[in-house]
Amino acid sequence: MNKHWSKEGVVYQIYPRSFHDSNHDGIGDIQGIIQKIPHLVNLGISIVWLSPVYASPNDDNGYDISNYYDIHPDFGTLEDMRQLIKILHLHGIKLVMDLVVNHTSDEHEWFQKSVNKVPGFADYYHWSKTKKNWTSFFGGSAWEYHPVRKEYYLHLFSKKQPDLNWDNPIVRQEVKAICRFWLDLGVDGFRCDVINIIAKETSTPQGKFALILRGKEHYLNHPKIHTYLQELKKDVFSNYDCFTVGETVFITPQIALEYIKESTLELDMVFQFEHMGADAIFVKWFIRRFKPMNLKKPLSKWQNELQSKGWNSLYLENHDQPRSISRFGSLEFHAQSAKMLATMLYFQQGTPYIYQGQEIGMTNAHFTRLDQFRDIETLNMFEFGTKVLHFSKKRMMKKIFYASRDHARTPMQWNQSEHAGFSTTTPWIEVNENYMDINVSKNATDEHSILSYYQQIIALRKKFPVIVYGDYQDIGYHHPRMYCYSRSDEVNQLLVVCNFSKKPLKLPNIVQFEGMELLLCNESSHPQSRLLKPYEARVYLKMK
Ligand code: TEU
Ligand code: CA
Repeated sequence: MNKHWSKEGVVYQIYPRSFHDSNHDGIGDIQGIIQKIPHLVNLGISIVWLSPVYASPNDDNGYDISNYYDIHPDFGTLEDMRQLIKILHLHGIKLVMDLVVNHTSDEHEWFQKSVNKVPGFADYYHWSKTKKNWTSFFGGSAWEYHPVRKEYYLHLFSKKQPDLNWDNPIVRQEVKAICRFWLDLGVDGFRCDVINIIAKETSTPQGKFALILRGKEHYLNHPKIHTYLQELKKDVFSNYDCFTVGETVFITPQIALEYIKESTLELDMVFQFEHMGADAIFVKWFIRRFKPMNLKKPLSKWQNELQSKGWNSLYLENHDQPRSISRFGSLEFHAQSAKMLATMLYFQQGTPYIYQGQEIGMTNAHFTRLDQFRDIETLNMFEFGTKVLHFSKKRMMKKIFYASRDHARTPMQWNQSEHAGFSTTTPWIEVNENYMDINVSKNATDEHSILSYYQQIIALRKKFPVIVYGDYQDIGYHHPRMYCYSRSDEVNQLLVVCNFSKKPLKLPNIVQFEGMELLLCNESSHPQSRLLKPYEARVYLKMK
């Protein structure tokens, strides 16, 4: 595998609305991030991925952009962005921005001009004289009638997020110009929103029958996409020392490799979703009881199938996913399970991604009513579920309590002061009621805290290249509640073993750590003991 800083670094994702509010309006902002850079430095991360801060009417919290060259006043100004980049760079931290170019906001001037068929703009979006039966990611039809143009436009997300027409070379030039603008300003790469659905065949009349995402055969990994991404790479990315991570929905390792194989690297890595199905069937709204095997299977599949061909991104959380402790860990064994999950994931091969608050073990929100939720996907799904699918309100609320994206979007818990130190005023979304127990200050003064444990993992990763580049091998794969694997390079052999349950675990004989040194453990166990406590995780190392 070629070496690169994006493989060696650890990424920290910031959801700016919920990170830190510097000017007391209840909304996180860029100056707020700047004030908290010491926290990032202390943690040891090397790359920040910033969710969208561009101008936006906020139908989907910034994932609906109305001007790619400006910052939303809630977040600050371009000058604040320059300052953020500069200070991060002074600390050796790179900055990756979110690139949302599958769609724009309907309030973007391109869309306004396209609606009015202003010469040159008529084909910026997908228009159709007839309504097709495709359904959107947020529920309901994906084609919306526009009374001015008297045609239907495609929106795979909300009605206020019309899809750009990538077949149009001028649209592709616009995207390149946007990328160059930010790269020239100093950013170090992009997280490319839903990048594997940008190419579409819209002349096809209807989608094949499916309850969810009808029509997806006309846009998921459409063959045209490789031409578009190769063009972007050649004309823009290859001229900068930057990296790209593509958010790719419904993707398998084999298809992912078409994007990330080392010979072409249309994208440097992708976010896959298969392990997010560990507690759901096909889409997150069809919840199933979590079983460790259903997390291990996809994770280990991606490790094995990308091995020496492509690079993984390692994540359990982001701004779209409920908190990992609430899904895959245990509130009862809060700290142990948080540390076990981090051990299980971040010693695999790939670039680690930490979502804000994960490093202190933040959990799902306490919300009990629909009006506490803010997310458009959540609210639309409630409508769709109750009105179109005729599910009961109770049934839909149960789904929302489990799977809403708002669980990840409650304000960052900094300390025990009012509003958790996020803001001095009522935040745009309620603070999780457990902030007195779970916050950065409390973690910072405890050498056994989740935060300290994350610091240790990051420090170890910097010290031992085997953690970054070593080969991966499963051990005792079929064990239902143990996750064990080894990593090895020419110099070192690493062994990771996790008890994925509330019950003690007696290690099977296949797990051997004689002659190895215990590097890290989330319990005070004897290094030679063969009994793992609930959610215990250990990492051993041996020189070859
Ligand atoms: O998410 C894409 C996506 O697939 C989501 O709709 C995902 O399926 C869902 O959130 C899971 O609950 C990206 C962004 O990460 C998300 O925040 C945006 O809403 C979406 O694209 C549209 O830009
Ligand atoms: Ca603010």
